[in-house]
Amino acid sequence: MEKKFKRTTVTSALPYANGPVHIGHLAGVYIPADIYVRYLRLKKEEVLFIGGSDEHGVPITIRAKKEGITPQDVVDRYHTLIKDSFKEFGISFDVYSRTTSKTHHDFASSFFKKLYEKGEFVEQTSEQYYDEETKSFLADRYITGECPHCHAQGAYGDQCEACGTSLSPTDLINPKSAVSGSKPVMRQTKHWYLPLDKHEAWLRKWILEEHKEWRPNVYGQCKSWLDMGLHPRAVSRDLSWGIPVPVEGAEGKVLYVWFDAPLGYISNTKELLPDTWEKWWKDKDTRLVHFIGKDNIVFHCIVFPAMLKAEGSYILPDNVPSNEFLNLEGDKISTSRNWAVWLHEYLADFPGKQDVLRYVLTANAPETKDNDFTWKDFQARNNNELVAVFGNFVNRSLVLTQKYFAGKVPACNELLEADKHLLEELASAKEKIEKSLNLFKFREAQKEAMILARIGNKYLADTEPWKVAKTDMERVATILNLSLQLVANLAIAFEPFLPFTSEKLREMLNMDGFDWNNLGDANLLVAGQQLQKPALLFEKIEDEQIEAQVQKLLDTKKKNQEENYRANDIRPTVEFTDFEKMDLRVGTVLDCQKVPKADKLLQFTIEDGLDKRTIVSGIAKYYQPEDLIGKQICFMANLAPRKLRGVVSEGMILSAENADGSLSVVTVDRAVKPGSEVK
Ligand code: B3M
Ligand code: ZN
Repeated sequence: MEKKFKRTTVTSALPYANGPVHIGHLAGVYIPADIYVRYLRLKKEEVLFIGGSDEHGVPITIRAKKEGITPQDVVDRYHTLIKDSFKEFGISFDVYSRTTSKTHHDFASSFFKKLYEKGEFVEQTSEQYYDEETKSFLADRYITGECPHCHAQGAYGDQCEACGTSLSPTDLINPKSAVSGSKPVMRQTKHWYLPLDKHEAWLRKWILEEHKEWRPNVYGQCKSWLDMGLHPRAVSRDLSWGIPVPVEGAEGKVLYVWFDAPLGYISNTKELLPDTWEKWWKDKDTRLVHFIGKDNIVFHCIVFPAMLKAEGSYILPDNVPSNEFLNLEGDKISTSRNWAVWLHEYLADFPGKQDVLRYVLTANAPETKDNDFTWKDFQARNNNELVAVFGNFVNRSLVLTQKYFAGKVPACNELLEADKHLLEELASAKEKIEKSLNLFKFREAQKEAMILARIGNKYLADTEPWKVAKTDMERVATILNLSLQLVANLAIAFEPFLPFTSEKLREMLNMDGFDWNNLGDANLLVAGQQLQKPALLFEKIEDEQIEAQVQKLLDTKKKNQEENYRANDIRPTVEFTDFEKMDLRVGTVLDCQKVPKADKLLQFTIEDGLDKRTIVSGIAKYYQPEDLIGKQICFMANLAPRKLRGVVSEGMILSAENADGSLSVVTVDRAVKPGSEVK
């Protein structure tokens, strides 16, 4: 049975204030949350939308150290930038505060204290790396060393970025402190743990039995965590940046960032509503909804609820709509590699086009799986959907009204079949859009709203008022009256998705305001009502603009490759006996051909001094096969044979990789007898 709630508290993940926000943030969390909140507001429901910056945590201290400034400087800079970006994109928070605020520090501190006093934590002492030079414990990210898996240098204590394996600091070979460069030592340290194992039973029941309606990705992740069994989780850290642990004997320790950050939702509410905040967090009639990205699921579905339950007086989330990731042109968005479309840069390049990005990101929202943003798709959706369908319909309706009725809404006369059909479609749209919105299916909801615009466009094409105008102005009046009613409906239906566009429409139509409950009504505009002069809602985006954006990304890619190239460390020393194991030889290329259906591979026939052998090499992108015939190349002769695309490759051709990733085959300076050893 679905429960009826009186009000909804909507939170959206607090972004780390250690960099600007990009399209991945918008698509994953903030646009869906904003659509949902705007929808509820339009329905005149009681709703509160909470946001803010997450200003603690190690990434912020690392950034500060890199730039030689304080963590406070870092968060001050990015909090403002992030807040402005959200505002520009119409993300309609009721409050956007920060976790360095006094309200938050006090609140998080007293929350910890309450749990501590209730005996909800366990204290445990463990061994952790300590830097004797700086006299501080080292966070996982502050320890670097050799990866035990791929042997790359510079792997972090929590992850090797070269091979992607997650690590713990003790896995690293030759660990070093990233702060001082010294060799860290093990030292005992005491921390407070939230015993998640004690919460496992009710969490299982609450999520797995009572919230089967959660999105499959969310439910599935929770289930696999629960099935693995929950363990106590440390909620304090040995760091100086953060909220001090408010108990005796905890000097030099702060609350773990994932303990304090979600409490920021509550303290930000408290900051906005010092007297009435509790009803948004403690009243059983309040529905709590967290919008987050998939990497935050466990914290919002397991850890935070356990904290709230341990405190005892809070409600738990009713739903946690979490998105998957948005990729950019086929690659994972990455702040450190600058592989992103930054919101402030987008606005500089496409001023006034916030709604275009909102539209495209919702149309492609990674709701059920990771999705890809491409500039070509951005252009196509703008030109073929927003301009050609939505904008075109609205513009034709308004321009024709100017032309034939001096900009006044004409009267609706007798209805014909086409009109009745239009009204039926309009009447049924509300239910369809609502159904999708209620299920957090925003792509589908926006698509349904767009269908209304398509219907309008088709209606004008079918009824051709510009032709009818030669014979029957009464009929034209009806067609335009209905078209304008549809435009007014579009203004309402699109408000959650494209708020700037809806606002423009509202002004052009001289509407007072919007009420979602009026959606489907064909009498929103009164006959005789004067309209404003129409202005274009969307404009075509030209190829050159898109090419410039693609070029910008290509430049980034090139720069990254060059940096990687320089950063490519020499591998650890090997003994001569190891080198000797490789049998490197010179061979003459007798034949070379493309491997069918494998665009990277070339198949070589090599004269190796004794016989002919086949070698497959991934250099097809850089050579025409015929250019290599007759050349003397170097190859590894004793590599175990491998099958590549059905062809057995007996060895490996040596090539040098250039900074841009292109390959150049290694040849000999003077001709030698095939089979000559390379040493
Ligand atoms: N700052 C992680 C993130 O941005 C974190 C979210 C906190 S939500 C309470 O992915
Ligand atoms: Zn590795």
